Amino acid sequence: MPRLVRVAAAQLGPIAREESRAAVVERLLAMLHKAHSFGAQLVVYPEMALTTFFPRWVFDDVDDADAFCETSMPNPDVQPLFDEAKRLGIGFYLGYGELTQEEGRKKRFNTSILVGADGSIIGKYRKVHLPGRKDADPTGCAGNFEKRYYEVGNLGFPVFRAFDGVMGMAICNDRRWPETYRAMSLQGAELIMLGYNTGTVKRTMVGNAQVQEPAHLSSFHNHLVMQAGAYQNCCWVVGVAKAGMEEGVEFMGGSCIIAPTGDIVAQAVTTADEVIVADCDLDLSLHNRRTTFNFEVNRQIQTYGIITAQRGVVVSV
Ligand code: CDT
Repeated sequence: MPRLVRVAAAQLGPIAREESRAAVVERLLAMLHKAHSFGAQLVVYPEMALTTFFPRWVFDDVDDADAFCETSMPNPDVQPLFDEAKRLGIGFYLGYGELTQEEGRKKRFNTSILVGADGSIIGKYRKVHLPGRKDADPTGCAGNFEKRYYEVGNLGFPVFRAFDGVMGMAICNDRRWPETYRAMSLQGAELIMLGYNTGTVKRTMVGNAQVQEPAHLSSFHNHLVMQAGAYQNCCWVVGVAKAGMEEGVEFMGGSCIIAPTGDIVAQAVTTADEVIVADCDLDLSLHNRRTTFNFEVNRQIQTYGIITAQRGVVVSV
């Protein structure tokens, strides 16, 4: 009997700074209903799916970020999503900015939760690989200041038994790091959900000149890392964008559902609110798990210590 879970990727178009949480939740609900009409059991929404992507701005007062964060979950704005998903018997992944009190002080995290078909929160993840800069960028290249507002996630890479399998979560820049997938696949992850907000244009300085990366590369890298993560770790990956022109910045779409073979089996074609679905057979990777990627047999951990012993490159030759 295959373990099939029908998963929907619910890509969001842009969210304006002035758009209320209630209005955004209406959009999430519309996509929930579409996903339900497609027979989905699990809906994956993007990173920071309740507000505009505020870390594109450098607020002089860092605490201005609080207004974009949630202090509880569910809260009255998001409760309709929890209620309707429960009524329909659908689970979901939701990314949002989290504002919390820990160790006697205020902390913000870039967070996602996995909610079960019964409306209860199964698990939480806090983004580990924060991109961007802490301070304003004099070159004007940087468009991401998450390090200014968020703390590095302190929950590790937990996995959760749900939807007849083992589920993992990651957020945006995490997808570029092989350690993300491996940390979860070593705990048996069979499906990894991740939301992203990724600009279509990347700039860098070469000497005194600002140089723009060739346009096709952002989208190529987006799929490259997720497809490699899926294949090398024998798991499904569901990558979901916030897309389109948001507050003057263009975010890529390309939301997709990737099989453990590395194949993209469903992909969004717009940069607006769009729902795609796929039947994810959680047993599809059994062959690879028993052969090429039989970790127990083939991983040579005596040679991998350097990966956790040091952070940066050390040239000793
Ligand atoms: N939101 C987020 O994590 N964005 C990053 C921007 C990286 S800038 C090179 C991303 O990995 O898409």
